[in-house]
Amino acid sequence: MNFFWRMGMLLAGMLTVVIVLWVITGPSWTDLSWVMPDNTVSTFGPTLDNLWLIILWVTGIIFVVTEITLLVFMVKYRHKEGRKAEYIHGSNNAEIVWTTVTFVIVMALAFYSKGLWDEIRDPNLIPADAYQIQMLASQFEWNATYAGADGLFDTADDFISRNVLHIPVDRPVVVQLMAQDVIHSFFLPEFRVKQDAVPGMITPVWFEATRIGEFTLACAELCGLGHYTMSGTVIVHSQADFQDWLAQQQAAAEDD
Ligand SMILES: [Cu+2]
Repeated sequence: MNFFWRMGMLLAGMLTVVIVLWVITGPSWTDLSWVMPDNTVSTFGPTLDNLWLIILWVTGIIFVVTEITLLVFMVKYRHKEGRKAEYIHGSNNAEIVWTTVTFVIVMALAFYSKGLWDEIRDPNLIPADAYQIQMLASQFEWNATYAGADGLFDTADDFISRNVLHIPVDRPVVVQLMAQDVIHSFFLPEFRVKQDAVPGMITPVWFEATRIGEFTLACAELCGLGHYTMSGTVIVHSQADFQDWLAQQQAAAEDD
């Protein structure tokens, strides 16, 4: 047995061990919660996860097939005494096939995801009854402004919650994202929400929480030396608790 076959068998053996261990001990083949936490708490989270998994499977299968082909060809066309390299033009048929297949896959994914993209990102489709919050990102904190009792921003009863975003459950929320200094990225991993906050722009981002609890708020853009400290919490309240919290903060703001 020559070197290539020994290497090939070694690789195949290692791969077999990995697969056997994975199947016995690890998650099942369809459960990918080890790559993406299976704890989404927004209304569009599960649909988005599903789309992500479909894309992962499509690209994953293509990746494996491509790598296996590469390895097979490396072995098959390796150096052999007396065999000379041959210069070929290539294959028009192969070019046409892989261009067409790629085009069809990409277009299918685009049309499949169009509705979801619109639902999440189209400013015209933001639910009209959504609760409004202004979020100013700055080095290195998140300042959420609430409108206060009058429901209007830029009035005396506005109040700020720093690094803690309070929202009600089962009600759409629109966060009007702004940045004071550099580009930050508003990232709520459990909600599957990530949106850049750009200086000079107001970017609306909406979502609806489906579960009460405390979740992560992070900055997903390397925004300076203190970037790693730019994290906070999202607290999802029941609707009644949220009203209580608002009333408390308003009372405190009026005392100031
Ligand atoms: Cu930041």
